[in-house]
Amino acid sequence: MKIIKDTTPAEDGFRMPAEYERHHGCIMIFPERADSWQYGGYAARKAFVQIAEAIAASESVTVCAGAGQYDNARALLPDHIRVVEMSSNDAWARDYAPTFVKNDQGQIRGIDWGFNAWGGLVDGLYFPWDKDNQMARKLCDLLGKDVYDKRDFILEGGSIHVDGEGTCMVTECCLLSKGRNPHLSREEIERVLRQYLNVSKILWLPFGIYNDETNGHIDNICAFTAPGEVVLAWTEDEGDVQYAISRACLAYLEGEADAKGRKLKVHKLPLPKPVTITEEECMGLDACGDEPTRRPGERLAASYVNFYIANDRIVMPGFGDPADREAKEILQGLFPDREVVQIYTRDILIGGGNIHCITQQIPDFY
Ligand code: KQY
Repeated sequence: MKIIKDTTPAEDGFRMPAEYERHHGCIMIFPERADSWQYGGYAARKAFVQIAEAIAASESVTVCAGAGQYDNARALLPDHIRVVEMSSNDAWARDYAPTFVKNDQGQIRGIDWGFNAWGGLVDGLYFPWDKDNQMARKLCDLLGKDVYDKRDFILEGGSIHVDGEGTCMVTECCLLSKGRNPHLSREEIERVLRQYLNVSKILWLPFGIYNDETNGHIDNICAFTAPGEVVLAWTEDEGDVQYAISRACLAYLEGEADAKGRKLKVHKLPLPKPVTITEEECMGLDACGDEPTRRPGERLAASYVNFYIANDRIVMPGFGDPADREAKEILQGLFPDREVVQIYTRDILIGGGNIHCITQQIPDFY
């Protein structure tokens, strides 16, 4: 594996494909830490297994597990899912597995962004994060793919979405947050995204989902479903703080065009009713340092937008909410050639994310 320091993907003719383009497979990481996953992660691991199986019905899945969970992962996951022992600090493959880029010859390379647990010592969510930060490089080595070294730029995979045709979507609240790249201006951040993702237009939504502890990742509020089309997390409840947030994002999207000059078609994806954590669930979480990780009644960042697009399937969250069915029908209508599979993911939501956050696609390659 070569570590590329002197050129960028755009210079070398590589671009980030959209998630709805063909995949080679998917990477996941087995959950373990007891301050993220309640009651030692037993329930979360069951949900991860269900998700891995749902994706593996459509494309190959590799699950990384730390030494302490390797035997358990191998026992819980079916034979056709590859399990490799690899240490990490937690289980957010979207955020620190490599972002893959591809050229016209069908070759792929990874990008190794800097990772600092969503804000480092400013407002990061745990310390240390050194093992997470090594994952992109280790995974490129495992796959035999060269990797771009961009560790001097802090970025999580969940904070970008691309349409594969020159457009990238991000949120201002996340990419301009003080804990990531405070020394860079918005224009300088745009320049890095253009060079590394090989895009020509950046859409800056103002906000993410209310109380999303990632500083509002794009992948929880808005996602491309096709070139020129997005789903936006939506509520009609004027009493919900999310109401103004979703409207501000809609107003922004309606006033913008993508890299090809197309007006965006925005599909509203209903949100579940606010989901809050119970006292019993909080009691099942270890403290992080001296701090409790969550307080009873805290609102969790539940959103159906946090789905994964596999080759022949959409794997989406369910919350046991009346809106589960409507959200599933909307996604089925938008992805008529893929089977939509819904999985109850409260135990992942308690950890701070959902299906998209725990998966990373590897584009098809030659
Ligand atoms: O991408 C994400 N949603 C990760 C959130 C991390 C939460 C750590 N408890």
